[in-house]
Parts: sequence; C-alpha cells; structure tokens
Amino acid sequence: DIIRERERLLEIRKKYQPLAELKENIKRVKLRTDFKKSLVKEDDVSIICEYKPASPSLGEISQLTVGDVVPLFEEGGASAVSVLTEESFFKSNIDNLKLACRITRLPLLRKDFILDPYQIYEARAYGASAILLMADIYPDLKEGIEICKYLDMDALVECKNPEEIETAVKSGAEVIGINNRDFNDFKTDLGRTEKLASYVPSNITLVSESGVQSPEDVDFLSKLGVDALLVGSSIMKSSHILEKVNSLVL
Ligand code: IGP
Repeated sequence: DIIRERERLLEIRKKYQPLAELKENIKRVKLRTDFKKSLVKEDDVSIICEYKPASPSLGEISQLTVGDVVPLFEEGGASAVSVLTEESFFKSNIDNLKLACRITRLPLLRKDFILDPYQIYEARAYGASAILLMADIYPDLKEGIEICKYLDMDALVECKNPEEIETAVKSGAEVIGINNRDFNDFKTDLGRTEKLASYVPSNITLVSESGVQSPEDVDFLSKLGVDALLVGSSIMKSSHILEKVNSLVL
C-alpha cells in the first residue's frame, strides 16, 4: 500500500542524500512567502491549487507538467500551490517542487505521505513553505509541528474527525485541514467540513480539502467559515485550467 511504498522510497532517498547534506542545502534556499498568511483574506475564501497528475481513485488525471499548470494557477488567482511529491500512486516527485519554486513566487505546500522528520527538511530544501502532516499518519505531531516552526514553515495538519482535531490543536497546529475524502472508499463528502468546522478554534486557519468541483461548492464551504480550499482533480481534469481556477476564485 501507499505507506509501505513511501517508506521504501524514503530509505533510498536518505541514502542518496543524507540529512546532514539536506541541512546544508537549506542554508542556501531562500525562505518563501508565508503560507498561512497568504490564506487569510478579509472576507473571501482563498484557493490552493494542486498539481496532481494521477491519484489512486482516478488513475491518470493529466499529462500536463508543473511548468504547464502552475503559471495558470497563479494567473487564475490561486493564493498558494500544492505540489504532490508521491511517486507511485500520484505519479509526481520531489523535483516538481523545485520546478514549481522556479516558476512561481506563491507559497508552496508539499503534499505527500509524511512519516519522518527527514521529509520535512527535504521539503524545505526543495522550496516548500508548508507541508501536509496527516494526524493519523505522522508519528509525533507535536514534534513534526515543532520542526516546521524551527524551519519557518507551516504545517497543514489534516484531520477527519473531532478526536484528530483535538490532538492537532493540543500539538500546536496553527493550520488545520479537514479532508472531505474518505480514504476507505475514496468518496468525497463536503458535509464532512460542515460537520467538523465548529470543532476548529477560530484562531486556527481552516482549510477544506478535496472534492471541490464548482463555484457552488466554493459558496457552500465559504459560508461555513473556512479560510481556504484545496482543489486538485477538478482543476487538473479541466481542459480550460485558467478559466476553471478563475471560476473558483471569488
Ligand atoms: C485535493 P481533490 O479532490 O480536489 O483532487 O483533492 C487534495 O485535497 C487531495 O489530493 C489530498 C491528498 C491528501 C492527497 C488531500 N489529502 C493526502 C494525498 C495525500
């Protein structure tokens, strides 16, 4: 499964590029604009556009490259860009993060199955200003969030129930994502954000992730008080990406 495959590839990367070397590289990578700040607008909901060439549920989504889509995300009004870096199921890789970094000045989120502090350092070395930490997968959330803070990055802590939100808050999360997708059957239900939004304290930046397809969805979620939406498939699938992004940005 995804996690086991991620572990296997992580071990290879650690040999190929030891942590000490990554830490050296970080000193040369200029810090990017703040992810969290870019998401908080006065009234409007912000859109994070995701580069997602494939997924376990859809298979291949698009053959377009980071170079093709990121300029359209930016022109369309995205507030930040999420880059999948998982190889086996999402058909992307960490070099796409570096590429995105050269193309846009928008803050970048590394989206992957993060299991180990090494991957947080790696994200920072490849230009990310934020990283996804899944509450049920990252082994020590408090530690992960602290490493992010130490590196001047934001952690987007992904939760799917009230217990995970409570753990995230206790661990010091400042940005929480509610994933509308159920990883058991891959179905999305925006009702998840509706059910869970009130569990997230108002001082925390709230992101609703997955399943956003239309301006009506944006409208529904923005009324629930979320700060930002993370949108991948519906944008990547679109034959008019710029217009699609534009239609979701209020
Ligand atoms: C985007 P969608 O339904 O717009 O393609 O979803 C994003 O939320 C989704 O890619 C995602 C994800 C994840 C991917 C959310 N959490 C964790 C991999 C790992």
